[in-house]
Amino acid sequence: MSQKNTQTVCIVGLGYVGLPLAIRCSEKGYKTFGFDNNQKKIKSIQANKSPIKEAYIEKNLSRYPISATTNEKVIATSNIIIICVPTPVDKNFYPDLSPVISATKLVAKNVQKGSLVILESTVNPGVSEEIIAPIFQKAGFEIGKDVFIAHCPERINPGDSKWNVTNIPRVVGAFTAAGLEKAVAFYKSIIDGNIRPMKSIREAEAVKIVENSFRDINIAFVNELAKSFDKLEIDVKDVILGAATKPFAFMPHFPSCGVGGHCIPVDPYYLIEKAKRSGFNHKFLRTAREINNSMPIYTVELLKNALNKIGKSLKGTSVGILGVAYKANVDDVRESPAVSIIEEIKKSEAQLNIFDPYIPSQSTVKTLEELLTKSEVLILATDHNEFKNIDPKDFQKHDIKIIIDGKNCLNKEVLEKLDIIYKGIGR
Ligand code: SAJ
Repeated sequence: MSQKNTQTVCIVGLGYVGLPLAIRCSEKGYKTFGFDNNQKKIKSIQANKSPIKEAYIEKNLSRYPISATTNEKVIATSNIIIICVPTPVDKNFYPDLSPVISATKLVAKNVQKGSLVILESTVNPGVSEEIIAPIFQKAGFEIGKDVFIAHCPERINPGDSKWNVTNIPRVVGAFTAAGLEKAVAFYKSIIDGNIRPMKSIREAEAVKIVENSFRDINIAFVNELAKSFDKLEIDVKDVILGAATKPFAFMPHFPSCGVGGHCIPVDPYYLIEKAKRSGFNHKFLRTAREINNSMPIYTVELLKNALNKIGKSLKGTSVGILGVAYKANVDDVRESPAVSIIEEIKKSEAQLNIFDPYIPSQSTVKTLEELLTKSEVLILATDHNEFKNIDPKDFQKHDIKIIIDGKNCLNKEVLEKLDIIYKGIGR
């Protein structure tokens, strides 16, 4: 057990970011409250049952207890309050800061003078100055004197067995030197990794947006290559793996049926919209978003073209969808390309069978066997391990005619030898 940290921490928002953070604070000796307005989630945590399928949480929730509650008064008994609520976009891809605003108002209503308030939610540069600070000032706090405000963007990578809340390096920015010092000291007390102080809170906000926009544009690059190389009959995955043999200045990304999740397809819009309000148009970021958003439809087009080649159409065909989650081995469907693929197929009067072992609620069949039995053609939309390990002969046994491999994770050559029409994304 680490040295006793005498301060009390309250995490506001117990999702995939807040819950591991709360557990880590408890592990490091802080008295830790976890506040969430979702009663069901709180009851599950109180019963030591993780509401999220996540290795670190499931392993440590009962080992390092936290006081989970829907009672906002616990904020008043805490010295360090960390806001970890979602920052989604609406259906027009416009940033939705309402969860951050309501959480900040709740904290400003209850927080005691002298406390440190940290925002971990991903926001665009300017949010702390233009939205967070005025809420505390309106509540009568002088920032840097009565309350200290900092930003430390979350970097949780769901499903990652190596990097988690205990060891991912962090960056921290604050309004004042005192606030920065307090926040850096706190993160150094819980994380076995580098904590980098930033020049200001604005640079700290920009870091996360830049990290995830970097990933989005690189995925868009290989998605565009996939469409181009498909016409040149070049296997884009082989090319990327070839380029990746260069030991410097190349970072492999891989094309797929789309970019999902609560980070990559969302965060660039926060910068695009903020910059637009400041008079700059992020053409490149927008184009990357357009390319990535086009991939689900492109994937369905691949299936339509393959069916046409054998004189069939989507109408009346029994289509099996393997996977609904936005990425492998997680149970999260936020912004999942599979959802867009399913919506698109529904327009064509095909018979739809859906199976995701992590998301039974959105599956139309209970087992993989049932899906293969009921389907004539397949789209693999999520590269869960269970799907990657399917014996190719199983597809043949169930007379699957076409497989569209939305994550390029199946063996093209083996499937084609079994007379199955295989189409990947750029291969
Ligand atoms: N994807 C591709 N091609 C790729 C990589 C990903 O199509 O080469 C797709 C995935 O299938 C998924 C989406 O993009 O649909 C996002 O995948 P992701 O691996 O980026 O997973 P996320 O959304 O969980 O991203 C998190 C992010 N972490 C934080 O925001 C704190 C991101 O910064 C990490 O880079 C990423 O994990 C990671 O590296 O795994």
